[in-house]
Amino acid sequence: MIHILQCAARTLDLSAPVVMGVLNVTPDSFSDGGRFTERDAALRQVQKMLADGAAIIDVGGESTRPGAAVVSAQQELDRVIPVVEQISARFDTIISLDTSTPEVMRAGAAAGAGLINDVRALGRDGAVQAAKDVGLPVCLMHMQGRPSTMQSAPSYQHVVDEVLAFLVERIDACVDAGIAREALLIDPGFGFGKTDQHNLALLAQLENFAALGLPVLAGLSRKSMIGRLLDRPVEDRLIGSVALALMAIERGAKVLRVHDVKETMDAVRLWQAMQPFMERKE
Ligand code: 7PM
Repeated sequence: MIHILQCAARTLDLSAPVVMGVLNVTPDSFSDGGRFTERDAALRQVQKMLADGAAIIDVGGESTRPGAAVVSAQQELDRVIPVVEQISARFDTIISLDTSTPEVMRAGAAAGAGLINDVRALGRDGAVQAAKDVGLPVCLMHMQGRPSTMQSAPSYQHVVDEVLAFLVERIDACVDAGIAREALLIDPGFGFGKTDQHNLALLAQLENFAALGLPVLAGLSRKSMIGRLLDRPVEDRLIGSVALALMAIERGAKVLRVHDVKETMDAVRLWQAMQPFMERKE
């Protein structure tokens, strides 16, 4: 399978796995009222993630954490657009816009974003049209429920089949609206309305997602399933995160969304070094 995505002016080659670094931005670090040191810290974090080998920087303005408050479109614009502008002006990288909001997709694309990462799989009114209009690749993620309540009682008959069926339906909706199938990525959405058992089943069966023929993104970094399975607080989930990331690329994931770029890249590079000696090649 050849996956080359055109992300605005840049090309993303997914013939080998790549790392997407998560940018932590405090809500006002880029606004006019934000402290210079906060903005500076965020830009230094971008610089470090790029030096460590990240191919993509993921920027989000709406917290999707369980129980998170809803953010207005204007608040999201105020938070995200200055960040995208700054990164775009200073660094040669692909900026992923973590948003479900059509206005943010349009403004973010104009500000220099190269990819849309939507945890609602373009489910909001006008989102499919906005994504089509801006012409950027889109990552479609599965979520059961809404961020505020999704972890209260996740329930599936057959989690893998249901998540696959959802993603197929969203792929079809995008293609029907005129978005090229080749511009789509898919993501089972680890932690988004899933128990640990659901997450483990999805990871174990990740090859079924890769079999759809679209690049698979896996976001496992520091997630609470690692905390529960290993009894580790969030600041002690690095080894667990890298272990799960490696299991994901072994099962065909092409983009790893992570907080710890350097350590994940070490695992990716060792996996890559081994590939010429594998019987079955990617
Ligand atoms: C609980 C759930 C806590 C999610 C924290 C998070 C993903 C994402 C996020 C993902 C894609 C976090 C997240 N996770 N986008 N955004 N895939 N495509 O760890 O798994 O930051 S938010």
